[in-house]
Amino acid sequence: MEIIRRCFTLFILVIILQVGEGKLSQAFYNSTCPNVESIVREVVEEKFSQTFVTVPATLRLFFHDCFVEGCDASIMIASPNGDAEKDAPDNLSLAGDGFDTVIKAKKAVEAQCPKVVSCADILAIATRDVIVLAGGPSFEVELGRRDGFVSKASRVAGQLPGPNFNLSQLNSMFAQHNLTQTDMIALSGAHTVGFSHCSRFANRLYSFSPSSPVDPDLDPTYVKQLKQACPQIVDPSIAINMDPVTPRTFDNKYFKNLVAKKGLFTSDEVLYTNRATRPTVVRFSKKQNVFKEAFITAMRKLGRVGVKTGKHGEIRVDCTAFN
Ligand code: HEM
Ligand SMILES: *[C@@H]1O[C@H](CO)[C@@H](O)[C@H](O)[C@H]1NC(C)=O
Ligand SMILES: *[C@@H]1O[C@H](CO)[C@@H](O)[C@H](O)[C@H]1NC(C)=O
Ligand SMILES: *[C@@H]1O[C@H](CO)[C@@H](O)[C@H](O)[C@H]1NC(C)=O
Ligand SMILES: CC(=O)N[C@H]1CO[C@H](CO)[C@@H](O)[C@@H]1O
Repeated sequence: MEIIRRCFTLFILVIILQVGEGKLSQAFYNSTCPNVESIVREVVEEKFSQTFVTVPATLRLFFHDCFVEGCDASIMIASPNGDAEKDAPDNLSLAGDGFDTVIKAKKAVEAQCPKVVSCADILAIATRDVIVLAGGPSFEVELGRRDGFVSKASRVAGQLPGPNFNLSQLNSMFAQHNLTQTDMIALSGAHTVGFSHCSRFANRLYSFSPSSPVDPDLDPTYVKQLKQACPQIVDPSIAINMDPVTPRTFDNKYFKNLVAKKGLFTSDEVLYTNRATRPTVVRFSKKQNVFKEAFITAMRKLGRVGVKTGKHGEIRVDCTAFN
């Protein structure tokens, strides 16, 4: 009898530890909102059928959310004063379709499971779904994140990598979030989809260095194409595909492009030009499956960054406002 009681106590303790503190789990909503993943998927598919931008917009939104305050949907908060996380200069180019996806998915989830599922988890599920819709790998998403209480433009500075970052800057920023160099390289593969505005790389075409206006680490044919798309008098609204070969497919072409000196940002091309990261880039460029496995591993780690669980944070009713 005593044994049974002790086992039971231990069992309850384990449950409390799992649900109450710290850990994310795939089964987090199994009893409270068992259909959450299919509800989100349906909304994401609908949005995707309207515009492909849903894919890169949602993926980048997740990355920026996780790197600032952790994956807690702090990026979703709207501020009447324009001083929330999403209003920071680094976020100004986030496409509205990512926000729209999360808001619509949340609405659909609330209709079936009110006040149960966090916006942070909805963004995580939607991100996996857009990757799959673009032909990328599927993976189980860990759940149980809660939504954060802090969303400030002033706290974004220095938290996101810039397109002119060198390898040590990239590594140290990712390491702050427990992401390894290999994780960083794999996650950069997200640039296999989506767009960039000309201003983010124009320096590589027109004003690289006193001795060479064009970055010598760029393929000359690619330079011509880029100059055509992005004339020196830059129209700030022009955005071009980051993967010039298969811009709408989540594949390892990004890494093949780097090998061909067609990495759009300095922070992309450096992964190939630097001898420390080149072998990994070459491996990912040759083996699609190796890249996809590494990407899954890194995405799951990205999804754990700074998460609030248990009693921390809240379940927002409206993703764009604190309760
Ligand atoms: C490694 C360091 C990284 C740097 C320096 C970087 C920088 C940038 C820049 C400058 C843009 C163009 C924004 C614009 O002009 O509109 C961009 C776009 C994008 N980034 Fe990154 N990024 C990095 C890592 C990542 C990661 C880890 C992800 C996701 C896992 C990601 C996903 C995206 C996506 C999907 C877009 C396209 C957005 C769109 O089309 O709306 N990036 N990135
Ligand atoms: C949660 O639900 C999924 C899907 O129905 C199932 O595959 C999984 O085994 C369940 N996990 C737990 C711990 O109940
Ligand atoms: C990378 O950039 C930082 C900041 O500009 C600089 O201090 C550092 O020396 C650079 N590292 C390399 C290896 O170029
Ligand atoms: C990184 O991992 C260590 C040990 O696994 C953990 O203590 C720490 O909280 C993690 N940091 C972040 C930013 O997730
Ligand atoms: C001002 C603002 O909201 N910043 C940009 C960053 O995030 C949102 C998402 O659209 C964009 O609408 C904004 O243009």
